[in-house]
Amino acid sequence: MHTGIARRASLIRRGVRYVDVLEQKAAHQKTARMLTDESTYDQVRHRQWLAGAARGLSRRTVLRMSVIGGTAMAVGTAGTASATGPIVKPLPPEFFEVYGANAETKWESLSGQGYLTPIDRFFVRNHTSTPTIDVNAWRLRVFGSGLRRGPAEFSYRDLRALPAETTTAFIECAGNGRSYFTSQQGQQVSGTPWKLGAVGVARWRGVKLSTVLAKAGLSRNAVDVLPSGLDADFVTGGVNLGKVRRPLPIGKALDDVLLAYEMNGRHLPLDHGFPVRLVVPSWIGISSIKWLGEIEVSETPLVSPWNTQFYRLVGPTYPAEGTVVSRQVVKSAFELPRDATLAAGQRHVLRGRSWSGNGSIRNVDISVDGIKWHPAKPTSHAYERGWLQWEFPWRPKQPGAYTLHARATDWSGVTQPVVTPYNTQGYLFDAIVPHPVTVV
Ligand SMILES: Nc1nc2c(c(=O)[nH]1)N[C@H]1C(S)=C(S)[C@@H](COP(=O)(O)O)O[C@H]1N2
Ligand SMILES: [Mo]
Repeated sequence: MHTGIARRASLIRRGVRYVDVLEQKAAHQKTARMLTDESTYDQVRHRQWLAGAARGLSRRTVLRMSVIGGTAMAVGTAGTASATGPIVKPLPPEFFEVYGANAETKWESLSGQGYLTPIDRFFVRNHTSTPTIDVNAWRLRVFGSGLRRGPAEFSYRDLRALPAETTTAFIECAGNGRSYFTSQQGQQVSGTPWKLGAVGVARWRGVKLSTVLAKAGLSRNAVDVLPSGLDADFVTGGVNLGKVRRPLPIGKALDDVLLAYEMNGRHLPLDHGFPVRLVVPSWIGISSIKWLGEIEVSETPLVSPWNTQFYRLVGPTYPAEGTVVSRQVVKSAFELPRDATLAAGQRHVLRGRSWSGNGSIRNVDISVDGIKWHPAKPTSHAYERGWLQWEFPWRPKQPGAYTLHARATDWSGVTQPVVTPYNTQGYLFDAIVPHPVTVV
């Protein structure tokens, strides 16, 4: 594994500046003195930053501001992540369950929140560590046989000057729900044992990938694009697999893919890919490459370990070479802790959200006994690339143990099954997840 020093050295070698711990500490103390209301502060800073970026701030100022952006919310929060840890933002236990460099959202922390997942509780999935990138030195390089001319380069300011688009979309790890292969189906799988919190919906603003590819001189013969990240090389089992990267067919690339520089109205947070990430709606999270550095465009098919070794369905019901994974499946979750306690004889409103990679959710059914199903009431718009919020009133008469079930159906007609066919790496768990509660 990487030591701090080795990681820093490798980042510096690649021209990615890892912010000095001392500078970060000083900024943090200054923030603590200046800060009265964290979110107002961050919004104000964000506006200043955007205005500043347009004018061309000094490298140092921009760096300091991105440091402030990353640590502002740490003030007054217990047990925050170290800025030199794999994840920069605070990971308070009310919001997150942490697994090394990855952290999933606790579903109960979305209770009372609006449609979007707030940045302070949006899950993080890092193959290595969040890098800090100098936005003024940053360039996106687009190159390859699928262009009519030589490589093209785009600065952050170039991208900002292109027509902007906004899209509301979930990003979800392909392994979300993986732990239920084991706890519900008794099967052993490899990978982070996510519950259902490796998903979040945000409002992304940026430039369409199709716009950037057109500017770069996309050829009619292009078949694949291969975006790669600027984070450290991914080393696993003693093998260096290089930059995190995964090919995308040109059809999807030209459809609804965004090069996002804003998330929920703020500049993209460090952990979510600052300064620019890909957002590939409805597809598995690995497609949405963070800290985007380059995009190869090719007239011949491209591969990487992320579509040959990982993110393939391998198991008894799949062909020997496995099936490549692209779209997400249908899922539902309650905004309740597992084993929540509810009072008998009282009216409760059970709330939750359902989503699908096939498009919007058509309907959601709830069962409190696993036998009879009742429709849940939708309480939000069913965005095609987002989720549906719903609620279900429930008055349990008798104390005891109950198991809640939510089952969604999307507009393509797919309904959550009772069992998900096994695959060795535990991807695409779509089965209904029974949710135990106690009525007292
Ligand atoms: N450069 C880079 N991009 C990346 C990753 C990464 O480790 N490095 N992780 C991927 C995976 S597996 C997922 S699920 C999503 C997670 O996005 P988030 O951390 O913003 O929630 O980012 C994807 N993009
Ligand atoms: Mo992922």
